[in-house]
Amino acid sequence: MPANLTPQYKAAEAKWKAAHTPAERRAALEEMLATIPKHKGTEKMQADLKRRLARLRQEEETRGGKHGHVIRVEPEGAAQVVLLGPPNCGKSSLLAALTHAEPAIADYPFTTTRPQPGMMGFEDVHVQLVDMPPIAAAALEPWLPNVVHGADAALLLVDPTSLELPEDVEVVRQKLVASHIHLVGALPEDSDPRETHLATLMVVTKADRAREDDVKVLEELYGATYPLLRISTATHTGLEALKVALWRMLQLVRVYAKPPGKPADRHDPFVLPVGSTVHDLAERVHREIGEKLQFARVWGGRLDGQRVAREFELRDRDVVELHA
Ligand SMILES: Nc1nc2c(ncn2[C@@H]2O[C@H](COP(=O)(O)OP(=O)(O)OP(=O)(O)O)[C@@H](O)[C@H]2O)c(=O)[nH]1
Ligand SMILES: [Mg+2]
Repeated sequence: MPANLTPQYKAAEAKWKAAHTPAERRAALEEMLATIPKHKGTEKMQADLKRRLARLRQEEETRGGKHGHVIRVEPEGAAQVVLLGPPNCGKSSLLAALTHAEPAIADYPFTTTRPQPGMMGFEDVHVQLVDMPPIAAAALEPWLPNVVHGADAALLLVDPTSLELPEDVEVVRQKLVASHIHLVGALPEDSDPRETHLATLMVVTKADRAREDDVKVLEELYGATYPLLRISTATHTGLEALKVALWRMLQLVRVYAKPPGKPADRHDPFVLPVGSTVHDLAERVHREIGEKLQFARVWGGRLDGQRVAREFELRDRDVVELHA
């Protein structure tokens, strides 16, 4: 009996052949299984697809689990920010306070064993926060540096009530340096491309029960290196200020694209690095618009719809009408 394969199935098969990653292969296989005509002539093929899919899923599980070297966190939203720190310092509590995620929180160390993402709303954008297992002298998950390398910025959490201060913080910093990751207050102008520098805020947790003297010690030790913020997830102190400081640190601008003659979509900004131009925005909207862009009109700051050139540098909250 002929299989009579449909164009949809053939397209899915082409995707499978072109797939580079296990995730792409899996998505293509799932699509093949969904689109294959279900009749006697394709029974063998269906069974074969199911077997291949099961094998891929199993592979993904073991790689993510036992050996753990290829754990990845798909970035989402305007930026990805990792939560780092010694055991029990309050990382998961902060994730729970700022996002809808529901991580395990407990008053003993090493509660978190896997990266857990959550989306933090800030005004009209979302920033992805990724809770991490703790870093300690005897503990650094082998996959952790890899996830940190991929992040846009970091929060270094410090518990001022910890009896191991400041050694526990130093261990975190040093272990990361050994993995070529430098947590810095401000990014260097130029640096060795083999090293990752991450813009970092130091977050001093548990403000509701911290002794003033212990916080002072932290300020003396780290105040010149990092912007320091004090928070409490128990009383919600400092959380709004933390969001604002984090957004500033990310060095991003939100711009609202507007088709000529129509109002701007004020809900869904494009997010671009500080320094991006009108041309960069056009490229982001569509490659063709980038190529054909003649000029733009900008509303924001002192501008009220004036014409600007392609090289005009965008500022946070500009409204831009692109003329291609
Ligand atoms: N009083 C007070 N306790 C807090 C605060 N934040 C966290 N805690 C407590 O500190 C303990 C550890 O919190 P977690 O959020 O699990 O800490 P963690 O850094 O994720 O811990 P690990 O995953 O083990 O590294 C829990 O008992 C929390 O309830 C805070 O702001 N105030
Ligand atoms: Mg935790």
